Amino acid sequence: YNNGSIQLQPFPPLKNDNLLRAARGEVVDRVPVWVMRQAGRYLPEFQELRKLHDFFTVCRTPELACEVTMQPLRRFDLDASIIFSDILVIPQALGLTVEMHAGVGPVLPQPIRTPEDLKRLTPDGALSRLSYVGDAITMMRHKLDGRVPLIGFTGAPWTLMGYMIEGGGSKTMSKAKAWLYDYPEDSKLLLNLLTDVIVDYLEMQVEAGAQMLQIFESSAEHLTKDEFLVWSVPFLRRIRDDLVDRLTKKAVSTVPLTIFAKGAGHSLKEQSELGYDVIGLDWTVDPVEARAAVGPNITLQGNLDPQDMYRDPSELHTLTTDMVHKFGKSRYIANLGHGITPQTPIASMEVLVDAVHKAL
Ligand code: 1CP
Repeated sequence: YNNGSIQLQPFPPLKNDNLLRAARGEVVDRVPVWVMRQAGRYLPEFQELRKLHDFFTVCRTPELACEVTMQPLRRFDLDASIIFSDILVIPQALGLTVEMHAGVGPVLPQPIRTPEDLKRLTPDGALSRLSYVGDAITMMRHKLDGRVPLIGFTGAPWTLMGYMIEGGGSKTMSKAKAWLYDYPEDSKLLLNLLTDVIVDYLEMQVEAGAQMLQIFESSAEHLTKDEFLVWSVPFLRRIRDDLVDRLTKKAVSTVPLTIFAKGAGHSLKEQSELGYDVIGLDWTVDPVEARAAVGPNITLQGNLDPQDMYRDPSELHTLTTDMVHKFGKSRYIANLGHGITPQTPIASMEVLVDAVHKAL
């Protein structure tokens, strides 16, 4: 597939495919491990690059996105890479301004406030405004030289809706939740519009070279179980079904899909019925209970508390080993239960990766 630019040669063969084998339920040489936000602010070389370039310039410049994606792989014996980008590139492609404010996070200065504001969204051509992500993925596949698989990702509809209505991160998602009560039909319209763009976007990422995909429903934590089943689950199901349909029709091989619905440990059984290969767990979920809830045919990913990375190395090593023992070697991908935080000591990453690889 030619993404309009970069893929001139076939991709190099994969040398370490433990991540993909774990996702498919096949035997692994070692438990694969990667870390959400593994390219990020805890790395001094990331901070240095960010001093020179604005956040979205890094995302939009394939050379820079690849450099940052590669940074954690130079330091740690990780089993996956994840393309450097952000979930908010979709609201951006839909015509909303997104700024990254230091120490604050993403800010959308003109959020969606009323159903009338939905007219400002520009789904036509949104995919073409995201082509830089495909370019970065294709370039990264070559730069990786088959060392580890490359993961692509997206935000899920409810999580993106939250940022678009709140105008940034929120402790309560109160404005977005008010939409669900006050404008249920318009909420569905927006969630369906986002679902359509997400399917296009994921299809493009696979064609560009993404070998696995993760859908971040990070704001599931703001929904009750009943709300999760109404405002998240149907759209997650449609993303998977439509994507598989599209790829099948084009005779493009599908890739393993991960759903990470933070705070939705109350609905593991329901998540296991959506057709995803992997379920990501936050750290509030017990590994043994999670396995009992999803059955033997789903891979689990997670779920060390990111705060455990601040413990002393021997404690961290023990906690990691215990976690891997609880999950076991089959159908398991080790990770944190959410993104690594900025002050994490770099040595903790070494301890984590080493402990996972030595546990079983
Ligand atoms: O200035 C900076 O460098 C900002 C820090 C930063 C980074 C490194 C942000 C701002 N985004 C990212 C990259 C990023 N974001 C990745 C890169 C790939 C990786 O190494 O994992 C990914 C997967 C994301 C996804 C993302 N962005 C999510 C879903 C995952 C999660 O943490 O739940 C969310 C919610 C965002 C929004 C976002 N972007 C950035 C911040 C600080 C936030 C959260 C803001 C908030 O809700 O308070």
